[in-house]
This record gives sequence, structure tokens and C-alpha cells, in this order.
Amino acid sequence: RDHVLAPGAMVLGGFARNDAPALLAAIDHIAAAAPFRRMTTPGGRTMSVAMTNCGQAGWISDRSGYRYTPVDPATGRPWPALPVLFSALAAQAAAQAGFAGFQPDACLINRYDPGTRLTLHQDRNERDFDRPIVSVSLGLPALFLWGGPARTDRVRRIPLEHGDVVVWGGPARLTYHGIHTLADGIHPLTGRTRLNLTFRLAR
Ligand code: MD3
Ligand code: FE
Repeated sequence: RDHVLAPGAMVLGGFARNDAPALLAAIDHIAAAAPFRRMTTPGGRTMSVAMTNCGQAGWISDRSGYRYTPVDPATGRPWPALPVLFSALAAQAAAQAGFAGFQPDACLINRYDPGTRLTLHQDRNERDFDRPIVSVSLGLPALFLWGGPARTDRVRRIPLEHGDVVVWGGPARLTYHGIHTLADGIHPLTGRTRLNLTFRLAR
């Protein structure tokens, strides 16, 4: 069920399915130490996606911009460590997609409730765009919006399901992308929620 979505973007269908219960337990543990929160954009809007992080660096947004920080501004403590299960899964998925030796230092955890969306954007805050980003979808399905190198490029809608892993590298790394407004539903493992992990080498 592996297929190439676009040059540099490979879907590993169901790659994380068997690990999902353990991944969800780890997310609960992380969120107990670094709670999910809805961040403010530099323009002053509140994002609808709730976020937290684990690893050496965490992605944040506030009135001064987007960046990676070693400390959670909400708690004043370092972000929780990246569980070995997370780093192993990310490295295996990257290797299967042709990126040997991927060792992420950051994992952004996104939580979507019905009605939540993520507007088209590029991920440009990482130091090195030659390293891939690995994403893991858990819980409710979503329509992934897959554009091109310019914001105005035509957008494809790609369904992402529980357990799907996508590796985004090479020419796909700076494409515009987003998540369509989450439809309501109930997933046996997460209830009315979609969770997404993105593994990155931030620094
Ligand atoms: C393509 N997350 O966290 S994962 C993000 O489902 C983000 O929560 C979405 O976009 C989510 O930045 C989409 C897929 C994804 C993640 C990062 C990418 C696709 C990407 C970076 C570059 C190109
Ligand atoms: Fe993104």
C-alpha cells in the first residue's frame, strides 16, 4: 500500500497501525506534561488546531512569529523527551521512503476536533530542507490538501487515514499543504479526534 504521491512524497499506507495504541498512550503521557494549547499566529488569530511537542525542540507560534524553542513557553520546562518508539518509527518510515539515517529532534503533535482545519502553508522553520518530514495520522480520517510550490497552485485532496504515514522530502519538502475542515465522526481509539505527529530535524 506504499505509493508515491508526488516526487519526494511517499504514502506508507497503514505503516503505524499496529503501533497506534502505544503511540496514543505516549501522546497522553506527553500532553500531561506539556498540555495541548491553541497558539496565536503573528497576525493575532487563534489557530483552530491544538498543539504540543516533544523532543529537543518544539514548534511554536505567537505574536512575534513561528520558531522552534527548547522550552515550552506554557510551562517554562523543556519539552518532554521524544519516546524511543517515536524516533524508531520515524527512522523506519524515512528509510522505507529512501531517506536513510533520519534522526528527528522534534515532534509536533497536532490535535483536530470536528470543525478544525489547517490552512495552506509551507513548513520553513527547519534549518535544513534536505531532511524529510515524517507525518503519522491517528484517529479520525482527514482530507489532506496538497498544493504546489506556490500558494496559488492547484490543490489536490488526499484522504489520510488512521495509521497512515507520509514521508515528505526532496522536491516535495516546500510544497504548500493543509488539512480540510475535519468532518465529525467517532474513531474507536480516539473518539471525536484526529491526531497527527510530524517528525522533523529542526536544528
Ligand atoms: C508536506 N500538519 O504540522 S501532516 C504541520 O495533518 C502540518 O496535522 C498536517 O502540516 C497535519 O505542519 C499535515 C503532512 C505534512 C506535514 C509537513 C509537511 C505534509 C508536509 C511539510 C512539507 C511538505
Ligand atoms: Fe505543515
